[in-house]
Amino acid sequence: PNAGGHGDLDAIIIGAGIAGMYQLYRLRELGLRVRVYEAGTDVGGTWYWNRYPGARFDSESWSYGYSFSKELLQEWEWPEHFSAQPDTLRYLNYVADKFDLRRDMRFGHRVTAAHFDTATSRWTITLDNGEQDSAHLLVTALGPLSAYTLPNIPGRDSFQGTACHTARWPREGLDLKGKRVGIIGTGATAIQTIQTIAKEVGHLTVFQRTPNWAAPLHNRKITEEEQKAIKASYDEIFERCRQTSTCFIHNTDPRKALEVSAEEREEFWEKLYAEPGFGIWVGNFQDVLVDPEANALASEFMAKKIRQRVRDPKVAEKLIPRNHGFGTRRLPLESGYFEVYNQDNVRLVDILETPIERITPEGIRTSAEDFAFDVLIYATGFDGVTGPYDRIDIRGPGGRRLKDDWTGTPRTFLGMLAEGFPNMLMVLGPHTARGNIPRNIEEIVDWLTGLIRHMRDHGLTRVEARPEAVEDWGRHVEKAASGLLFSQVNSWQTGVNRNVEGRDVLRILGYYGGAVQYRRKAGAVAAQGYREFLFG
Ligand code: NA7
Repeated sequence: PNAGGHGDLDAIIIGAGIAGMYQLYRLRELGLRVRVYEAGTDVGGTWYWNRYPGARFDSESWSYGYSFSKELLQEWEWPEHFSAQPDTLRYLNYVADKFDLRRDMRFGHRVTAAHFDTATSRWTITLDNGEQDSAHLLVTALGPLSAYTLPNIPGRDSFQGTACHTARWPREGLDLKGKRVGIIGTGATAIQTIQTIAKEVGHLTVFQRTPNWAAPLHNRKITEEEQKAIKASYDEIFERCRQTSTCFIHNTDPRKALEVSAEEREEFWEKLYAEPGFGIWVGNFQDVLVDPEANALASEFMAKKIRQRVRDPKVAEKLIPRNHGFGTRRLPLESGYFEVYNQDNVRLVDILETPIERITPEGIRTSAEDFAFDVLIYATGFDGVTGPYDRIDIRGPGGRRLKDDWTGTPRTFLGMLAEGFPNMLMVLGPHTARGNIPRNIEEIVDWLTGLIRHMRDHGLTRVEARPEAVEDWGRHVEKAASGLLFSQVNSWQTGVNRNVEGRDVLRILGYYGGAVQYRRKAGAVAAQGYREFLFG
């Protein structure tokens, strides 16, 4: 059976998040026949699924929205400097309405398989209801953080209360008022959840395996004057994002922490700590994420802040990371997170000290005691970057399985094409620059659109990266990651998720040469006529 029934498609896009929505817009401009398949019941991707209390940007709202339409930029008003999930979802719905995107979207369909047919150079996808559809091009806009993972703790299904992963928070919300709540995890998601629900719940128990460094977000409402100023300066804002290696407005400080005096260092860090956003992470001294000595000093500064903010010194020490330095994992931003542990109704349980033995019908049993809960929240994260690909049975020519190819480190060209998988174009696959995600997305989508335009103009129906180009890119990706403290630490960014079999080994899943260099490299490939590709 054919799901669409509208004749030959040029392209199928999987995912109606920020990436899929924009790719559809661009391919329509080329006059292509496109269909988008989305598992959710509406647009929004990450912002559709992650409805947990306190979900919001850590990027400045006005640097995060789409930049492609000046009209849209002038029409839309972000209420806060760091937008909350409901407003972000409202924004994405506004975009979908404005550009009439839903017309080519099929919702409530999870793509379970995608197979390439060599004879016709077409991809056939299969949906969870068994229906199929096919097109020449397959664009995977799956999101790097869409495959959520539950903790692999014995007895997980025996819990009698309400259990919920943060990425599957119910639309209608969960009533936590006065309830006994347990939460597993202390990543960026958990931190936002914990600081938001702590005041409302009866009692909150936080099960922490690895503490994380976190810095203040300093969110506030956007005033009317600010709104005007923002609208008048979008060109400069996006130009600034283009000049930084992470596409945030914050740029690395050219100084080294070890070159300046202790007073100067302290003063700079105090200033960054008092400023909104990721400045303290990606606008820090240039050696902080590279040089272990500089990193240790920055970590000490952050530890001091935790000790100042948490009343009980024993709890404060537990909240200070010991096994990874400041900024070597994605830095969560917080609003009163550490002070939560000064509340009488909140308790921190260090599960390295007293490991969780099992989930029981009543709650959680650690090696030391039994806990009873009404609600159990899993803020246990995602099988990052490759997880969403692993969940789809993707097969190239000769039945070659992407999942097998990607058991180790993926082999890609520019992170946009996987070696051996013709006509499959990835938006934010492994080995692309990642930072302020919509900025990365727009650049990749524009680049892919250029490639597709080239194929259309030359009557080409098959594209694949040359093996030597893949080889070169792989070496470059590896070189860019070497020496970074970041790439030596377990996290979703390095592809480690101990809840997923086989995913306990560090991999390089990003391009760490920075967005500027990434853009230059990708730009040169296009400018020189796509010589790194084999076309058919
Ligand atoms: P993260 O950052 O991967 O955090 C997941 C958390 O859950 C982390 O603290 C984990 O501890 C913990 N976890 C996972 N599995 C278990 C088990 N089995 N037992 C105990 N604790 C566990 O995901 P987030 O959703 O917070 O953030 C993802 C991204 O979303 C973030 O980077 C932003 O870009 C937005 P661990 O550290 O593995 O010891």
